[in-house]
Amino acid sequence: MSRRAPRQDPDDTGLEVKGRKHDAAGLTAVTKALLISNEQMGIRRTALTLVRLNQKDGFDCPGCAWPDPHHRSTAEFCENGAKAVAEEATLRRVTPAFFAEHPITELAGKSDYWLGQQGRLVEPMHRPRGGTHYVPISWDDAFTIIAERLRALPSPDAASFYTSGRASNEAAFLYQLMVRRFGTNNLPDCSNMCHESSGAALAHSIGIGKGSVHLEDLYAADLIMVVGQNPGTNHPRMLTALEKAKRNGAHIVTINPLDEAGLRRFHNPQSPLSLVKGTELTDEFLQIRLSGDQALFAALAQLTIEAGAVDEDFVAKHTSEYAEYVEHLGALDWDQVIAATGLTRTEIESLAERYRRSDRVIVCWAMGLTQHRDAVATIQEITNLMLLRGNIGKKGAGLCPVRGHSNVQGDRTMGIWEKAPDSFLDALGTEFDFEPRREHGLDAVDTIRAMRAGQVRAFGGLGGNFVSATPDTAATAEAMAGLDLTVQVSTKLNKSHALCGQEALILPCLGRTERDRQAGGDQVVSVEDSMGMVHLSRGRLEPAGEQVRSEIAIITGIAEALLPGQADWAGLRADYDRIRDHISRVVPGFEDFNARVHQRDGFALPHPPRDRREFPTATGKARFTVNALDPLQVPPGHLLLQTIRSHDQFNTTIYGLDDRYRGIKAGRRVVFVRPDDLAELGFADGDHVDLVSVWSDGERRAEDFRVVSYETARGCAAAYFPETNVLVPLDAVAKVSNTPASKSVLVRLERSAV
Ligand SMILES: Nc1nc2c(c(=O)[nH]1)N[C@H]1C(S)=C(S)[C@@H](COP(=O)(O)OP(=O)(O)OC[C@H]3O[C@@H](n4cnc5c(=O)[nH]c(N)nc54)[C@H](O)[C@@H]3O)O[C@H]1N2
Ligand SMILES: Nc1nc2c(c(=O)[nH]1)N[C@H]1C(S)=C(S)[C@@H](COP(=O)(O)OP(=O)(O)OC[C@H]3O[C@@H](n4cnc5c(=O)[nH]c(N)nc54)[C@H](O)[C@@H]3O)O[C@H]1N2
Ligand SMILES: [Mo]
Repeated sequence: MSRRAPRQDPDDTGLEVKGRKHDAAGLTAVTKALLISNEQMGIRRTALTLVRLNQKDGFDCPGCAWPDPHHRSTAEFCENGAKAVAEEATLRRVTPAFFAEHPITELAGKSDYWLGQQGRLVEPMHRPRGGTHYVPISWDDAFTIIAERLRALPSPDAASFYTSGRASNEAAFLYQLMVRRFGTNNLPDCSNMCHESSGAALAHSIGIGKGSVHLEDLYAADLIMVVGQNPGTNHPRMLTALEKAKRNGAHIVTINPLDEAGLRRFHNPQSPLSLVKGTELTDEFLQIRLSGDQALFAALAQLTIEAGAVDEDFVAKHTSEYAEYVEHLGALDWDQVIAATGLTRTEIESLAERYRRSDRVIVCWAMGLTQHRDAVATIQEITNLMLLRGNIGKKGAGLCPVRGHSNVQGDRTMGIWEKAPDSFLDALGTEFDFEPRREHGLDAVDTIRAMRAGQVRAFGGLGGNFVSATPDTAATAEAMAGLDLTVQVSTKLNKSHALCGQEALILPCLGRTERDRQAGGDQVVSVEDSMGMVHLSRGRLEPAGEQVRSEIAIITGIAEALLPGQADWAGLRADYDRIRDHISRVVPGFEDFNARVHQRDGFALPHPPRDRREFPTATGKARFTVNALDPLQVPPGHLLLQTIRSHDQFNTTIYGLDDRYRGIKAGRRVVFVRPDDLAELGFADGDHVDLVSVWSDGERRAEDFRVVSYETARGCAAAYFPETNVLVPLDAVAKVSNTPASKSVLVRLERSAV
């Protein structure tokens, strides 16, 4: 059987809670991936597609941004990469007949799981102003409508143009060019909700907002800390790298409120021995409280200084503001550290000792650090600790923020940034002979605020699912519904197409796996991984439908209608080498782009701290940063809730209803709470509760979650997003980065009314 009917919308009636697992990957992972692939695309297409995944001359995996090893094995196989591919390469189609059958209000009541299950979008669709249904429209008419409506806005700033991190470098570059030529810097992206805190922290401290390690560094490290990250689900190929690091003698410390399966025992599907026996990855697990990391890293730094283990040479030569920092740490309050982390002093002292006995240390992190109020301070505290012993700019050491979407880092490099620096805007203006606006534009949260205030009237989305991915779902959905126009370039149907503007367009685009034919022949695109490596991606599958166009063809189509003659839009569309030529003259590090990107492994972008211990900061050195410690206070009767991913989802795309490693089957409305916290709050495993979040502007409620008794840190809870985004207040954001604090939501449990 090649394809099955989409599954029904879940009502969680079949929900089962089983024993949790400590082992990850292995044969079950391979089997699961093949089952999902087969269900979506049949056996032949599954085989043809998966062999091209992450191979030279193949396509870049549309899953995560973890880099590919230089010598890729024939199957750089990962269960969740395979699911991401199956989701895109599915044989199911959303046709005009589907839209005729389902009014928009009905679609708005469906879950993202159901919507995504319907298959690929294949024709441009239009909701005429106030219309009840989407109806087919020609590409030319769609482009004309967009140009007319955008021109009629009171100002270009009345539009905001979102990007999700799957867009290629070439598409992202053209998109921001079009938006800036149109006259606004309103370029929010998924990064605003993701690693913005890392970028803000690192740009200040080391002068560049990107991580400072290559994959080879992991293999040479003697201590690796994995902090606030669940690679077994979200970056499964990272486990292969950790396994290799471990074999080379690395000690691995995991810091997380949850004891995540993959970081325990990993069965590498690439290695027969590992597959059977498994490798114990984590040597030490510190079960930290949510948002306790700033206190932990400050304490580790204080102990390092106290022990006289500072690399004085490095500090003198390469850093600034050391004296202020040492003075500040001298006043560290250990009672506060113990309360904030929930760890014992012995645990912290033993890690500090391990740190000072290690010569090459890497700290990896993801959303567990970036989505808290004090995220930027926390990441700067990690940087401080690393600077103390010169753990930046040498082999086997460095900072490793692990990026999410496969090209989210590249999109930022290409200028998808509401706060792009003047140097970038200067170069862009010179190349295309115009004067880009200099005022910063709106990020994701400020876009929602401006929509609610009536200042933003039109929304464009290059991929993504804005309504489900952003906080405060009810308020955001209402704001979107009030817009004059929403335009979304998408592969799959999602909530944002249903909770759309009064007039709306859905423009179906090619995915990574598909062949991209243009007037100048078959085209390839490029991406940048989490470690600053740029390489090509070439799709081979036949496009999902005759009408489906590449992102670049769609962007240039809009630009031809909106900004005729302001660039050679048709020429750029015909031959993407021409886009790369422009990029080579605008973006530093891309000199000779076309020649270098066609090399076997692509090329590495420059990173001055990593390459030469040069720190392009305001002081010209790596900066120690003083951050006050101000741990979140949780009133009695409340919990801190983090909103996380299950094993069967990619952000708002839900592949299935299981979270295998955490023992959840056939349901998503679960909340994980510790047994002793449950007892204290008067609840038990299996109870049904509403989650009520508490914020200065009032309460928000997510109804009917099943309580699952689960080991997490004291006072902490966890549940899946996007279902819990209704609980995240729009104003609960990280300082400086404005990233929603979706990993520390203050909640209480209330028994559900049955
Ligand atoms: N299969 C799959 N792959 C993905 C994605 C996906 O949804 N599915 N999403 C992609 C994207 S865009 C991203 S950004 C990444 C996300 O990758 P992750 O960051 O791994 O994803 P989350 O599920 O948000 O998990 C956060 C982890 O941090 C821990 N944590 C939460 N708060 C704290 C804290 O205060 N301190 C510490 N020390 N730990 C904490 C949680 O317990 C959890 O283990 O994955 C990418 N890859
Ligand atoms: N509460 C809570 N909220 C969160 C998070 C959290 O941890 N907790 N995580 C945040 C993070 S880290 C991120 S990155 C954001 C993610 O936010 P987004 O990037 O906006 O969301 P996705 O779910 O990745 O977007 C999925 C949609 O992208 C479209 N798509 C897929 N592939 C392509 C393609 O190749 N081209 C185009 N044009 N479209 C495509 C499909 O239509 C699909 O429905 O969510 C954030 N929201
Ligand atoms: Mo992300």
